[in-house]
Amino acid sequence: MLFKRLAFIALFVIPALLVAGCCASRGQTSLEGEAKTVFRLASMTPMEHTYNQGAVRFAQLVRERSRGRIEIAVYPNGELAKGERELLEAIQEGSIDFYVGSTGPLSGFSPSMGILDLPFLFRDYSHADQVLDGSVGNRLLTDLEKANLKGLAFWENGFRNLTNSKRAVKTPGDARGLKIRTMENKLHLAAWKAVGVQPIPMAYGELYGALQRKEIDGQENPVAVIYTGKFNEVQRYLSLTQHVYSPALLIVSPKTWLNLGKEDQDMLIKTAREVAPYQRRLGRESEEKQIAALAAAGMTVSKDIDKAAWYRVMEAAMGDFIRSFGKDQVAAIINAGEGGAR
Ligand code: EAX
Repeated sequence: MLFKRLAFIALFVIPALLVAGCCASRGQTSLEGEAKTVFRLASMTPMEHTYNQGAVRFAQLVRERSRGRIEIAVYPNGELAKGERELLEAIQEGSIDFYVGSTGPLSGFSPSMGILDLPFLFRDYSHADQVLDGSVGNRLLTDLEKANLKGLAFWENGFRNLTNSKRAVKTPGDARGLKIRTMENKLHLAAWKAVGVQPIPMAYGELYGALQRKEIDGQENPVAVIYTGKFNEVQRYLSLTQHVYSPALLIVSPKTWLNLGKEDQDMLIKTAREVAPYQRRLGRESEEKQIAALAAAGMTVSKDIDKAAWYRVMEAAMGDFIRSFGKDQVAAIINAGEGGAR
């Protein structure tokens, strides 16, 4: 009798529990009948922005390469959190699987990443590509793992530019006294303080509303963010300062990562890196058109910016940061690629 009961449990109850367990986490089946896992990828920017265009391409390739086993659902526009710091915390916990966003908030998690935020560090896009796709980028990704975040590939946010609602800004002096939202990043705060503005760190999801209610005068972001975020509706002046090159990262939660087999992990890294040039190109190729569209929509665009003057002012506040990153590390970035020192 006892044997019969045990046999019943072994034959029917245990498999039923296993199946239930399997389907609670996986839910659906792929085209080929295998269990399908749906991951959530989140960003702060609208669907039209390059992050999500890159994410859609990434999801499509991953679906094909996993033969439908791995589905990635894209949640744009801060649907899952009010800012990038909050998204990264969710990634650490494992409640969101993938993040595409700026490296700006990452120095709060992994201090070495902050080196990329130094003003006027990168000469141009090809300089950024060489550094991020080379040994410096790899070292920063290894450090990031210690912060419980797994970076798959450097994508791109872009060169950041100042916008405001008060006046045309060409020189650092023109910006004095303005209330400017910055990312939640100590280095950015120090650089803007040196300019003489009132820097206000704020989550990206709160930015448009704060500008609309005129609680702050301005903000700074790459053209693609300004354009897709429709900041022209709440900002009159765009200054092409290009003061900081802002990389982006595609990051996966370690919890998600450790549940994947080696083959899927390799495929995800390879695919993330393959999409990088496509995602970067989208922003680079649309920049001029979007500046023209912003001007047509009523923004006054200041193009003739004396970057050396901005560099001098911001650089004066960078001493402690440069020492903490290591002067040699900063020099290695400056000297990377053709052209050598700035
Ligand atoms: O990642 O917070 C920011 O200003 C970022 O540049 C933006 O969300 C895109």
